[in-house]
Amino acid sequence: PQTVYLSDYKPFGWRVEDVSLTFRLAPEATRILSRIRFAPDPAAPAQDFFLHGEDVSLIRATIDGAEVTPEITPQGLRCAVPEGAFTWEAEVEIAPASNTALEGLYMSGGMYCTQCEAEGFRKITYYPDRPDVMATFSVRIESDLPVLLSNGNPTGSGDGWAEWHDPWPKPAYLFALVTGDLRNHPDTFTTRSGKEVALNIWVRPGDEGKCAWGMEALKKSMTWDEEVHGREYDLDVFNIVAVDDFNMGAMENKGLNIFNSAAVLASPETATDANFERIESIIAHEYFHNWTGNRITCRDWFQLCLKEGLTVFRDQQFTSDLRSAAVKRIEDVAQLRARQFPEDQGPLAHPVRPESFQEINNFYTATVYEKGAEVIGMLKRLVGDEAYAKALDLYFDRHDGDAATIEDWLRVFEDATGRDLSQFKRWYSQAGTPRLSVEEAWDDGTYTLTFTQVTPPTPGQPDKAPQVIPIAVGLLSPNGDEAVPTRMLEMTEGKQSFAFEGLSARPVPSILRGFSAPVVLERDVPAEERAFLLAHDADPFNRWDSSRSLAREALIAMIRDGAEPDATWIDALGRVLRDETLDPAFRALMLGLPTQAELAQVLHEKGVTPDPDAICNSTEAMADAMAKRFEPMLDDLAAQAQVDAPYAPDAEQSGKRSLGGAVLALRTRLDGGAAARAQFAAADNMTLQLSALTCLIRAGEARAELDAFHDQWQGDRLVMDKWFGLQIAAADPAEAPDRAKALTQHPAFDWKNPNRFRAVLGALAMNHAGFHHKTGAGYRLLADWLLRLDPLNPQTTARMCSAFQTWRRYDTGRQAMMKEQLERIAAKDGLSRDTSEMVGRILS
Ligand code: B3K
Ligand code: ZN
Repeated sequence: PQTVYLSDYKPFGWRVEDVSLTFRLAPEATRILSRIRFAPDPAAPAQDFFLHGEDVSLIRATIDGAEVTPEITPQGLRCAVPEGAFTWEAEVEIAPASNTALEGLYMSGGMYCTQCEAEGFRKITYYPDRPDVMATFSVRIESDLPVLLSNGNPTGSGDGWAEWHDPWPKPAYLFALVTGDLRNHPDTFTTRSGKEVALNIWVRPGDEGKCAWGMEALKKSMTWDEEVHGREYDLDVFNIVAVDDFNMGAMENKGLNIFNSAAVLASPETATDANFERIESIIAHEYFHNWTGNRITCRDWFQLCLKEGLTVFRDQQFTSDLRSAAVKRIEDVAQLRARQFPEDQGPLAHPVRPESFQEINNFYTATVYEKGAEVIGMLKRLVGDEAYAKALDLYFDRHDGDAATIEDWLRVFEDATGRDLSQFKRWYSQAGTPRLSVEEAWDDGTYTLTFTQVTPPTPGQPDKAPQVIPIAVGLLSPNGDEAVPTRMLEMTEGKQSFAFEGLSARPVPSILRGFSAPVVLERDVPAEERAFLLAHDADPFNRWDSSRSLAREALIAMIRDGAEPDATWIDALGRVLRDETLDPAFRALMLGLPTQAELAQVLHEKGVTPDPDAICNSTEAMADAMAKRFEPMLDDLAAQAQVDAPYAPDAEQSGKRSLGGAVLALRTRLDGGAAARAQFAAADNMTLQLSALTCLIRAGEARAELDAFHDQWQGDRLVMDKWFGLQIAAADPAEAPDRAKALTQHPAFDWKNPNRFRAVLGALAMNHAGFHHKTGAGYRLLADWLLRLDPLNPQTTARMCSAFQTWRRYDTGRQAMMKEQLERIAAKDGLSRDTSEMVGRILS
């Protein structure tokens, strides 16, 4: 397969002035007529005229009305063209019903839909399928199905046809078309300049009752972008469609967002609080792309973080504004450590802006998205809120309608603030998680912190230069008061000192407040000092993180040295839990132990080979010890977690329910499941039903409830995904591979549906000790299924290969077994480009 390099970027050579497309839809033989007006780009060097096209049959093509015979290759076509502007017309045929890759135009449950990002439009027709070619599109759809949708505004419709026009120039990856027998949930929104916009959520018959929450989230997002960034919506209609077969969460097509049904449909009975929160943030994310992504897009796919990092950062801010900023920050950092750190410290490490790829779909990663968002957060911390707002205004003004680059983005900040960001730019080009170590000195009223940063080598990058690291530090007096409020230290050197003068007593530092940079803080803090911070730190993130570090260290001592659970930490935690002034959601987070995968990651960072069984056993022993120690206060906590109002998935109620869930998990360790069984029987919402079921599965007491749940929900695809996933993710690790295998034989295991496939095989990978079962059964089962899925759906297959990315850190036996499976996949004839790149990188 061919490798594409950032340094090879060349413009296309022509401008596309206007595109008009006619779709004659038929499952096995859809005809697409295109009429495209090309004009030479005076700024680009002369070159051959090449249009992308894959798996499309060309029926005929003309230039300015005269028939032409282009040279066709598997990637596209080449053709002699006139010197000036010309009109290209082509008719092609494709077979959406046989498109199992879910990229391009495909069918899902009787409806037609598209997914074009990153390079799917070339599976629809011949076109310069690259983000820097932007054009206005007119679309005519001919089909017997009742609902016919495309981008932009509707311009006409009749029996069996509809026409749409999108006045905003866009790259082909934002093209979308949906047709089907759909029902809508309509609403309207009036923008602050008084324009009325029709809003619709389109779903399959039967799902109408699950749209209200998504619609509320959409209106909140529209308001937020107006209030915070002054950005209004720019079409007469905004459509969202829910689709069952989808490779990821959702897609921001201009005016026609397409969502995985799991990322938009929700009702209290069928979705958990966490589902509601996730839906709210995905709706916001896709809506925010209308400005950051669509109005301003990327010049090429190496710039993906330009739209993704920024849009994730915007959706995170939206959620913090709507809910609790402290809780949101803790959740995001926990995610970053769980998903991005392993990537950044293993064979798949790549810069936030990668410099080469074989298959771009493999780079929609935690690094591009989540670390990309962290980089923007750092920029905001460094320049300050006001300058950030000013820079964003300049970005929107200067680049509206552009296909931009990271250089453009940084220049906006330089121009708005007068700062030189050349060193900061290393965050975009250097892969790997910097490690920050700290020394402290106290001398007669002056307290000095000396930091050292080191970024370990990553593939292709043996040596790293120092990065700019914003380090938020506050100092506490011995009585727990804030002696020096948060100060943003700006580290630019490999080793650098910062002094705080005029202190009356040696302070206790609270470092990296709010997780001010995506680094690993390496500091041997005495347990008493962490406990002090756990009790007094004014920064909620660091307060949580002190507890987390204590838990981690206690667990590591148990795993490595067979130590007993640390009673001092448990007692300190108990004092926090009893504090009724603290948000229940925050207390629930405090009660959560680090995941087993996180413990494996931390052991690896410390140079220790993680033993999955020891990690699992120690975690269980710690949870048992917590349950015993906290038993006397469980009733009180449960009472504080009680919700006495009709169900609402807001921050307050969800916080209480998550505290209730954490309490129930402890209680189940003491009562054999009695309380969980009662909660399961009485539950009138999915959050309570599922938290009870989880406890029972963990206790090995869930047979009857699993059957009851199955019978109750077998008609609901999304709830059934939970049924499949939970009994594997929460299974006793010794049984997890067998459980997963048995479920792959269940009649409802529709493995071609990505949600169902992930529910089973993804859940196995999430059961850390189960996946790493010492027989290798987990590895074999996953590899068997990846091999089976690859010919049908390379994108989902390749993504799930990352379950193996940490293979080198385990013991030699497990390493050999994982390597064997990776090599078995790599050796498969006809392996997709997606999977072959992933497996190749993981093995390298
Ligand atoms: N931009 C899409 C992701 C497309 C993934 C293509 N493999 C969704 C999003 O980030 O909003
Ligand atoms: Zn996005």
